Amino acid sequence: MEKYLNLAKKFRLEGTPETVAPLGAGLINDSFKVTTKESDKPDYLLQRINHNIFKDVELLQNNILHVTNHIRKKLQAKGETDIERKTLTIIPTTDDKLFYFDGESYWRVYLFISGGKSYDSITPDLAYEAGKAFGEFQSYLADIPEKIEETIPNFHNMEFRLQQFREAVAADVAGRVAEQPEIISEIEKRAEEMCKAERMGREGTLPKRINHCDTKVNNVLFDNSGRILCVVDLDTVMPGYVLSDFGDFIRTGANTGAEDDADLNNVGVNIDIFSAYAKGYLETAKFLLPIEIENLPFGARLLTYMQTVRFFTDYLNGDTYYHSNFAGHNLQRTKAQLKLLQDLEKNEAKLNEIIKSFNK
Ligand code: GN1
Ligand code: MG
Repeated sequence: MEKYLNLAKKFRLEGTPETVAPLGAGLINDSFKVTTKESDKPDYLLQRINHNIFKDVELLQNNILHVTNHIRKKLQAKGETDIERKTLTIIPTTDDKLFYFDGESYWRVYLFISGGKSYDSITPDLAYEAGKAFGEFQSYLADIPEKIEETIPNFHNMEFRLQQFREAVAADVAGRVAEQPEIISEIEKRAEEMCKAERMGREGTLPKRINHCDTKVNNVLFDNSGRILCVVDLDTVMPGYVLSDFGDFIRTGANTGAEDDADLNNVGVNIDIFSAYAKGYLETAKFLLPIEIENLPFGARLLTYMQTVRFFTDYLNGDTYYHSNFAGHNLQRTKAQLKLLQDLEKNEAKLNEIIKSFNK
């Protein structure tokens, strides 16, 4: 704890940091809540940035600064109050940097958002609110003047993810390929279709916009009355197809089971959540082109497929990317994602109908 308190003191904090406790369920960064002694001073979120994944921390932090400053301006223009809880606030170091390097790890601090709750499983009412929040988030960023760079190159590029998967199969470093012929064939048989967004991008029919690129259900904070407080986890805000942001929420928020459910019978698409989220999203994302709206159900399949490929690739590589809680965790995650994908496919006609019904 002493170590973390000393790290916190490298930043421009108000008040005296007193305790530090681990926080959250992220698969990439490590987060800690720093509580200050004085009750009238804010608390803080201290994070170790996963530098293996975010190679350019300077670029990462600059992106987040631009994004949060831009959103703050939009909130002010709308006459919002309580802005410190509605967007993240980066706390600089005592020498005015956006992160601190201790010789080994990179650290950053945000204001802690008090009273925010995140959920791994939600109701249709919360999904509707989340849909509106992510639609608004994309609308706010539509006119950001600064250039927002890719913090992870090719992050949601399906062609690139398939290439990594095929390289992992060829290298077979962990000797796991021979045991999994079905999963490999399930991935390969959808590969062509799943690269549709990249093809449309090249043809110029599908635009890139500034996306969140990690719209997991637990990346929105709700207040006690079920209203959206804040969209968090801004590490991957970057240009992409809106299908990604829509799809990743459905993948996580509209799954009747867990992302890594051991019992595949639990896993499937919750149509009410899909519908509520789509309704909220379409109400606020007024900039969407017909081709983007039409492809939203494809986005749900795409991101579920992409996550299947990414978890499985990590499994084949010997579990080096995602935090794993037990041996075989990435394989279990892969199977659960594949099951969800199959259920999304079964319900394709229904999901298309729902989107059409909101788009009259
Ligand atoms: C990671 O950090 P977290 O848990 O919000 C990952 C996402 C994956 C997700 C799978 C930078 O997100 O892309 O979809 O795990 N983030 C990164 O749960 O790779
Ligand atoms: Mg997260």
